[in-house]
Amino acid sequence: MVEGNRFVSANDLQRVVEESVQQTPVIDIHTHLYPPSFVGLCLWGIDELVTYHYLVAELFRSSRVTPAQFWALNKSRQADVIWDALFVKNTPLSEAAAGVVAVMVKLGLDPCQPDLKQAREYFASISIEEHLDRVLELAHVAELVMTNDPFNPVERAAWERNEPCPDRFHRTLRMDPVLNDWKTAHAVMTAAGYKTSADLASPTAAEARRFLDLWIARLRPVYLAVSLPFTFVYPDDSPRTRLIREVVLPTCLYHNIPFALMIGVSRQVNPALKEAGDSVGYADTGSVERICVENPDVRFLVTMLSRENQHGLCVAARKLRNLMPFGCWWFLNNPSIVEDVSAERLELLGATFIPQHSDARILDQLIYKWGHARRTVSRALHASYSRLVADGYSLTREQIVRDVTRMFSGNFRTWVGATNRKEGGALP
Ligand code: RAT
Ligand code: ZN
Repeated sequence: MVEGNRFVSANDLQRVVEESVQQTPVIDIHTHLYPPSFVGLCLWGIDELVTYHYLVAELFRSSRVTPAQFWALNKSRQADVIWDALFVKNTPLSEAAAGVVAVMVKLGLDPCQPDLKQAREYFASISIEEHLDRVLELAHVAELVMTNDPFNPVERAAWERNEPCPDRFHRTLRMDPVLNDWKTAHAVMTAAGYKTSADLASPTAAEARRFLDLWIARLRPVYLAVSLPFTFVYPDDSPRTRLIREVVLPTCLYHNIPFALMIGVSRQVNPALKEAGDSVGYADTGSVERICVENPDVRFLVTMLSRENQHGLCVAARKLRNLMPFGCWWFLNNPSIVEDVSAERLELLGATFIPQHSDARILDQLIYKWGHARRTVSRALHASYSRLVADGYSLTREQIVRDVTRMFSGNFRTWVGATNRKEGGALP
């Protein structure tokens, strides 16, 4: 009787799961967002939304405009061209286009207008500070993690100026040039006074570590991160393996900070498309297993870009407690794939993974990326719970809330919780 009220009946299950997923605040563990004080880096508003690089790639499939003609336009004209091609002359069916529609509707704008006049007037009438609060509330994002790149001169200057960074914006140290383009990393380090060399001769490793130490002190990052090509192999006899072994992993251990690997990109398949020109390739999950086995004291966050890598990554995580799979990244962030991948992860890993991150570049995108993710993850969870209940298990609402909380914030807090971060943010 008393128990009768506690347990969720099969009839109520879908509603209870949906409510729990909708109401649970999330930590968005990988975005490209910045606080308003980072002028020029903090992107928001309709022109930014419509010129998102996912939509730039789609434009050329539905318009005769060439990349050269498109890039010659200013941002507003680019947005007009994309709006006309993808939203007026075509139905916004793709996930990226449907996302713009979802954002506009949530903000009270009409996505069926022939132009962007109404939307531009709306964004011109609001301030970024109040908009930030509104978007985080609508998306139910409690805290978010930025991608901070000391190799980007604009971003480096902002940190050197000591721009204020609110607590709910966590930092990461992204170091793609260190592991993918040592020539550039070496040039930046040399310009900053570090004694590195092109051929990694001593004291390069020590000096590169000193460079990372300085940026760790400055950013107090929740993790170190790199995106890697689909050809990534570990270990091998490349400079990348040496730098991982001699610079990055010792730094993670010393500071007790996790290392995030984002594996599977095929950069600049079509350079004419600029940042929209990257693609995907199938990567080696054996390399993920080897780096985790070799470094049991380092906590790895891993996401892989190819759909075909998802099964291998789940199986690897079953074997390796220092491996946390996260997110459905970039080309995987489509409802059909997120549902499938989340279902597979639930079946192989229970609640011991992080289902999604937004990868938002434009503040407003949090609204649709999390709206859609919640809808999809909730379907996968409902399917798992239904099978459990059908087999005779008595499931409570508290258990559902506990599972969702674990996946939306708890797993991440645990992963970064042991770091030496002394101040800043609500993370432990
Ligand atoms: O999803 C994206 O926006 C990509 O362009 C990349 O930024 C990717 O997420 C990355 O972090 O490299
Ligand atoms: Zn990203």
